[in-house]
Amino acid sequence: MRLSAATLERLPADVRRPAYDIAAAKVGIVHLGVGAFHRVHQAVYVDALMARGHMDWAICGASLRSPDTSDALDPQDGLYTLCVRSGAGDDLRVIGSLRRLLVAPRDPRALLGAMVDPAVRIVTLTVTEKGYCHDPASGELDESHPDIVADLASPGTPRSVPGFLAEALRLRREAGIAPFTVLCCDNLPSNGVTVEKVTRRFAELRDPALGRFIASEVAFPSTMVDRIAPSTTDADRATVSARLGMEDAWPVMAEPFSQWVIEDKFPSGRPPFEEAGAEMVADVAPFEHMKLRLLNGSHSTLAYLGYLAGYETIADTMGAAPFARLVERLQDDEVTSTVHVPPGTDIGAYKRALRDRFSNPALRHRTWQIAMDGTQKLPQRLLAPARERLAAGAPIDFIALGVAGWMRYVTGTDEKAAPIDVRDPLAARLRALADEAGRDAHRLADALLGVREVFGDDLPREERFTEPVKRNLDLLLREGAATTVARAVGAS
Ligand code: CS2
Repeated sequence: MRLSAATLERLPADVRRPAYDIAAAKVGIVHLGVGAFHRVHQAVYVDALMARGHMDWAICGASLRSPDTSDALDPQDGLYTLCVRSGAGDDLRVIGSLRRLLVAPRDPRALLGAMVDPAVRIVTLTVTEKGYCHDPASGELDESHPDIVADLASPGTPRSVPGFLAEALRLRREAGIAPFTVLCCDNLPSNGVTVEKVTRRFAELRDPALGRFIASEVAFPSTMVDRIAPSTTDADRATVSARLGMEDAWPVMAEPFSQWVIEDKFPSGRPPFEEAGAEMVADVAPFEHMKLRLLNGSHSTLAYLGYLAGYETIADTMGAAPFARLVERLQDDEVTSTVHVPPGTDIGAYKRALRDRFSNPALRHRTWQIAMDGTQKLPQRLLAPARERLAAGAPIDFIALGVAGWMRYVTGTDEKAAPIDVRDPLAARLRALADEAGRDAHRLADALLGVREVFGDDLPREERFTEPVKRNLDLLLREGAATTVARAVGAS
């Protein structure tokens, strides 16, 4: 038996199910990038809205790459289980807000058709950092990106995010349909502004008038999105299916915590997101800095150093006292000074909650998963706060240790000489640089600091940055991550 509209009634009593008639839902949002993060976060807020009677905002979810999610959820009528994990056990809830699934590469015109539907007033995105085809250091469109080159050559059948947004907005304009609002839900700095920049630039390259139209008529609110979602394993599938008494081909795993802060700028209308617990604000920046720098910056630091020290998960890494102490020192001594605390937030409580979230043993969030795509993540997570500290004349030893951890990790060989499966759009280039530099900390650091897309032109020339990075990298190479971290926090 498989989870579907027809089998919903047979779920056990302790599994919550959609409190509304899914057949009565109407699509009002198209979402690009229908992966785990979307399904534990936005889709859950929309599910809650639908339970409150707001039935016009159901989601049409599209994958821009792999058909896997669609293939798993189509036979389930878009239904899937959210499994919330904590020390109290697993809490299961079936989510019904995903009413239609599309696979862009299979049929790009079908996705454009959905985006042009006048009933659709918002297009949301979670396509990971690398999905925006931008230069991570500057935030500008990477005009030499192969997908951008392809989309400029055949704009009617796009494959990139800027390509889809620009073409759909052009089609709406041509048909006299008001534009949709674009809501980026990825961990990018000023995410609305960044997506606006790449979309507008792409449109300009196609047709300056389209660029002007997007600049003046389309809203790109920024958001801060937060919920930790480890990728689903086969064991998770089996556990959830056993509890359901029927198969769910792709449940999603999450922590109990969830936060969504949204800039309230929706000229074409929006659902009452606040009824589902989202915070609507005028300025997202303080929330975004707090989250990207304290949560994600610590996450990346723990991921590289924890992986190197042999820890499989973030909770395992936090279980080692020097690593837990490192997170505290990184946050308290360095990063907090670069965060403008949002009004009404108790920053001490926020940081304590973060450390508890990282320590959630039920979650099994793999260090390897977070280590992915470092070139896309480091600039906003660690390098932006480093620049601000340096400008204020303040030290950055703990941030430098995180950056050195990344450098050690992308050599592609761990501390036991076993290969590391480094996933990154620049993985091949990083590996070649590391191989050529060898295991000399100065040469290796200089080679990687030359990756301008990550470090820009300024940091490689800033000795107060390069010196602590090289010093930490040297220790990591000679003594390993566990010893280096213990020394850094004064525990050895
Ligand atoms: C993580 C994030 O994988 C990563 O890089 O740092 O996905 C993190 O779990 C989320 O941003 C939490 O909201």
